[in-house]
Amino acid sequence: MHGLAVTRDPGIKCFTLVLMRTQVGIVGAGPAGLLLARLLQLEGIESIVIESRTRKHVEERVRAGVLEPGSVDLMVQIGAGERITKLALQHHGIELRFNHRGHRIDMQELTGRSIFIYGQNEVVKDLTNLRLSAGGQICFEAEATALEGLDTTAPCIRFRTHEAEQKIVCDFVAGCDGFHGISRAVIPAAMKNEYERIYPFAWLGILAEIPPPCDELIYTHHQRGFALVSMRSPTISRLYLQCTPDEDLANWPEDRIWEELATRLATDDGAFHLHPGCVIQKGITGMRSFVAEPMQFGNMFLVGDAAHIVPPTGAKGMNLAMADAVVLAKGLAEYYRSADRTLLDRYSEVCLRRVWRFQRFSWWMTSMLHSFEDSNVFDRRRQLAELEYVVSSRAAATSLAENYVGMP
Ligand code: RFL
Ligand code: PHB
Repeated sequence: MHGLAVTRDPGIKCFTLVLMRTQVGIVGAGPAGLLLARLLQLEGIESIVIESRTRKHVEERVRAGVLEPGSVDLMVQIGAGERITKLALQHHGIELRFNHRGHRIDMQELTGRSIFIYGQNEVVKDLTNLRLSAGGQICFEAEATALEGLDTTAPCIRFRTHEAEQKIVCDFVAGCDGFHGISRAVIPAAMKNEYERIYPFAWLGILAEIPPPCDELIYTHHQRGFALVSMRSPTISRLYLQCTPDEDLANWPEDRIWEELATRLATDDGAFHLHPGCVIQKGITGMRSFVAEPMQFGNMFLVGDAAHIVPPTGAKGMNLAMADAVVLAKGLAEYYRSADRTLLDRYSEVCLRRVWRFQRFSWWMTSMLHSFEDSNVFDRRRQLAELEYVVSSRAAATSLAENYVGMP
């Protein structure tokens, strides 16, 4: 970072513009922004990360839980592997449960790979600590308010902190500001295409202080709606229930949540038991599939949820965000090494191939496992036939497994 100029008159509540200069200005300190910053740092490229929320907020926000093996390998390669290699839970399979019976998909046997359970907030903590300890900068409570000159060689990010209106002039802007950020919105409508599907349901998720009631994740199809059992550690479970998109959390006292989970997850043999415990957090997540194309406008690149959203059923969102960051970092590194823009200009095309592959997978998992209000008896029988096929055909199970564990 160069040329930090702060002028502030302590007597008056008026602050002048602070101007900063860096190579890559990164908006958003989620997994995409933080990983990109680290990858750039390893290439000797300067960046500044600005994040609208507090450090505590981003480090405590409960979101993703499943990491592909490739994402874990990446964390290790960039020097952020110390905690993840100790604390992540390695799972060789998942269970699909329907008609009150469980069926295991053995991912390790089918693909030679397995997945890891590690909270997104832990990934964010690891990347934040790494960046700050390496002397990198993250401006928390700094909200980007405008992105200017994106089609020039000196784009700039205007942002606001408690103290000042500030501006970062850079060579490139990375819009890592999630689905509701400003980056995608500043691209003129004529310069982008957006593809979207909104699902007629949401997930009610709880984080509970109970040991996981099973060794592996359980994805359950039930006529009353989908349910998912996941976990964060040997003492913390994460559970989800399909609910209506406009559901009011107030209608879901804890007793009702536990009862509904027990009903949907019950097995014929009576072997599955769920013991209610203290609920630490609960929330409702809407479900959508969304892609914006291209993921580039001039010298701004959209990374992660800023460009695409998948319903969480396939556990892909954070993994896709990390994959985008890797592609962008490679393109920027090549540009700074040799002034060659070839990789950079192919960023969108390269990312979108993976994005659409996992859009399809996430849509498919979602359609197979949820119950749809407008479905008729034919639709329901077809859905069960699909589940039966996946658990009885090695080819079908392998297709699920290879998508679930992800691409290297
Ligand atoms: P993020 O994490 O939303 O980070 C964007 C950051 O940008 C900040 N921001 C701004 N900062 C400055 N100025 C502005 N104007 C700004 N506007 C926004 C925000 O505060 C935020 O910190 O996006 P990123 O980095 O692209 O990461 C994407 C992931 O967060 C997301 O895809 C996953 O959480 C999706 N997801 C899952 N992904 C997986 O890979 N595996 C899973 O198991 C999984 N489970 C899930 C999920 C998402 C869920 N919810 C809550 C949507 C389960 C759930 C329930
Ligand atoms: C989670 O643990 O939060 C989780 C697990 C699997 C999913 C989505 C979320 O598909």
